[in-house]
Amino acid sequence: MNTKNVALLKWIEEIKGICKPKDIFWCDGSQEEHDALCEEMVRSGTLIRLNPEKRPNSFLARSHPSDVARVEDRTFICTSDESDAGPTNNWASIDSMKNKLSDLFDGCMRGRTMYVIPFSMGPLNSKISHIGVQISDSPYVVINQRIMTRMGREVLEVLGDRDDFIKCMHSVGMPLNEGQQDISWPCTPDPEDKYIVHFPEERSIWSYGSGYGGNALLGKKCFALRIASKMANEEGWLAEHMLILGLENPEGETTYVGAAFPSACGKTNLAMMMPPASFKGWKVKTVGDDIAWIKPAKDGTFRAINPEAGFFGVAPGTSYNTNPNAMEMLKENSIFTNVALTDDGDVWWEGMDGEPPDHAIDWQGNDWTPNSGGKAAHPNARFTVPSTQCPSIDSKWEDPEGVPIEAFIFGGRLSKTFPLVYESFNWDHGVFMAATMGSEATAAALNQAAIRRDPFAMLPFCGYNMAQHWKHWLGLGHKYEKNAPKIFRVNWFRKDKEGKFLWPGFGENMRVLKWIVDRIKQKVDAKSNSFGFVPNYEDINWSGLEFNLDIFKDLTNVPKSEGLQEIEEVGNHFDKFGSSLPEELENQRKELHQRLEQQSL
Ligand code: SAT
Ligand code: MN
Repeated sequence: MNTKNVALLKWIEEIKGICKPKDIFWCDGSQEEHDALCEEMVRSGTLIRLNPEKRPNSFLARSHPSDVARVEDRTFICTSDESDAGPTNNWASIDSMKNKLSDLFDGCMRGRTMYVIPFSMGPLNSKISHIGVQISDSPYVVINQRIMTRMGREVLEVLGDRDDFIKCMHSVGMPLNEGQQDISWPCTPDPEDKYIVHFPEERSIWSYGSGYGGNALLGKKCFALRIASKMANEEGWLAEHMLILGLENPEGETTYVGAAFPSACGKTNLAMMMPPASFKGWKVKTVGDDIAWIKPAKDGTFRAINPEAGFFGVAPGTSYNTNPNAMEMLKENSIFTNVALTDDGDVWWEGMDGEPPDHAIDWQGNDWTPNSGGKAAHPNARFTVPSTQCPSIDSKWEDPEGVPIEAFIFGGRLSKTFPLVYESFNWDHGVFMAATMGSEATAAALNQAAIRRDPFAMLPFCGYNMAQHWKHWLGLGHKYEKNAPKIFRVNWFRKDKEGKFLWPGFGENMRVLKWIVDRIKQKVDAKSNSFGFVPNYEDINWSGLEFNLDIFKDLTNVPKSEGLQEIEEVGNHFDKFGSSLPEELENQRKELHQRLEQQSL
C-alpha cells in the first residue's frame, strides 16, 4: 500500500473485516496494471479481446442478462428526516438500511480480490474537483473507472492525509466458496437483491449486487450527481446532469453552455455535434457529455468542469451519420459492453452505418442473423472510452479553473405546444422552465402522449428534496444576479398534424445554438410570447437550408388551449411537493396563466 492516510487505512481495515476478501489490491492506475487486469479477465471469460487489427486494445464484455441498466427502484436515499429525500426519491431510514447492508456485505467478497480504487472527479489540480475511494470486488469496475475518472497513485498523493474523501463501497454480491467456479459476469441473480444506497449526511455510497454502469461505477451518477448535488446545496455550487460544450465562432471566440436533457434525447450527439457545412469557421467543442460541476468564481462567473475523464455512451444508434466524432474516438482503447461481436472479431450494433452483418454473435452470446428477430446489441449497450480520444474535445476541457458558462439549456422530447427554442424572461422564470421540463413517455400516439416530468433532467439523480434543489437554484441566481447565465428551453421534436417532425434536428440544431449565442452577446432582438422570448425568423442563420416562414411560425407559437393544458399539468406536478414548493415557482405558474388568458388564440 502506498499511503499513510490514517482515515483511509482505518476504513480499508474495517471493510476488509466485513467483506472478508481473499486479498487486497491497491490500484495504481498504470497502463501495466490495466493490461494485466484485462489479460486476467480475458482468461476468466469476462472480456473478449477484439481483433487488434480492427479495434486495437479494445474489449467486449457481456453482462448477465439481468444486469443491463441502472435500477431506479432499488436506489435509495437514506436521511435522518424522510422529507430531506423528497417525494421523488426512495427513502429508507439510516438505521434500517445499515442493518440490512451489514447482513449483505458480511463475507460478500469471500474468494475474491478486493480492489481499492482512489479516484478524482475532475482534474487533479482543480479546486472544483473532489476525491473518492471506491472499494470493489470487480476488475471490470477497475478498468472502467480508470477510463471514466482520474484514478490511481497520483490521487492518493493529492489526497495526502485528508479524510474528506467520499467512501464508495461496491460488491457484486456473489462470494465464491472453496473450489467453486466463477461465472464471467458475477452479480446477484435476484433483481430484488440489488441495493444502490446513498447516505448524503455522511457522504457515503453502498452498492450491492450489480456490476453494471451507473450501479457499479460509483463516481458517476452516485457520487458526481446524487451525493455531489447535496454537497453543492450545502456549499453553494451546482452538480448537474448536463453536457458542456463550447461554440467557437469564425473569429475564434468561444461561448460555453451547459445543457440538460432527459435520457434518449441525444445528449452525447449534441455534445459532439458537427455544424452544417454552411456554418464556415464555426466549431462545436466538447467539454463533457453527461455531468457538470459548476462553482461560482470570485468574479461571479459560473465556472464548470466535467468531473469525468471518459464517455460511457449508448452504442446503438451511434453512427457516422448521427455522431461521426464518436465513431472516430471508438477506433481503439475502448471497452464495449453488450454489443454484438462480428465474425471478424469486431463490434456491431443496431443503427451503425451500412448493412447489418450476415452473421454475428449477439449480446447474450448466441448466433444472430438479420432474420433472427431479436436485437444483436442490447438497446442499452455501452462504450467506455477516454475523453482524450474525442476529435472534438475542447482544449480547455481539463482547465482547473473550469470554463465560464454563459447559458443553461433545458430540453425534452415534446411533439406539441413547446417552441423550438425560447429564452426565459428572467432567472426565476428560467428556473420554472427547468423545474417543469419533461419528455413524452411515448410519442407514438400523437396529441395523447403524457409528459413525464423530469425536472432539470435530475429526477433519478437529485440526492435530496427536488423542491430544495429548485430553491437552491433560485437563491444562486439571486446571489449572482449580474453574471448569472441566461436560461433557454429547446425542443427539437415538435410535429405537425400528420405526425411529421417540423425541425430537421441533428447538425441543423447549430442554427438554434447560434441564435442562443447571439442573444447572449445581445446581437439580436426577440419576440415575446406567453412561454418566453422566441426568435424572429430573420435572426436565424438559414444559409444552406430552405426553411419556410409558415413552418417556423408553427414551430415557435404556443396555441392557447395547449398552453392552458400545460398550466394545469404543471399544477399537478407542483402539488406533489406540497409546502416545500418555493413560492416563486407557483408565482411563475400564475403569471404564465395570466399571459395565456390574455393571448387571443
Ligand atoms: O449506467 S449509467 O447510469 O452510468 C448511464 C445512464 O443511465 O445514463
Ligand atoms: Mn446521464
